[in-house]
Amino acid sequence: MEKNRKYQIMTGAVLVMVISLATSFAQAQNICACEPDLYTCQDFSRADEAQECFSYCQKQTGADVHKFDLDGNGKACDSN
Ligand SMILES: [Ca+2]
Repeated sequence: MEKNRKYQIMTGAVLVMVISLATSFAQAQNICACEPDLYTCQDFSRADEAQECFSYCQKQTGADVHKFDLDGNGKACDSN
């Protein structure tokens, strides 16, 4: 009985680890959608979120799909 309980706790802990790993992997892989003009700077509450999305979509599509960096200095939402 005691052994069985320990096994259940271990299994539960491993399961939680796997789920949280999978979740963080999914988030890292999909920072934001890169369909053109889906967002404006106002859609992001933090400046670094817009920057992350800008860098991510730049990498995915090779373009500033959301027009976050109109002045082309590499910084998203700094002047527009
Ligand atoms: Ca800029």
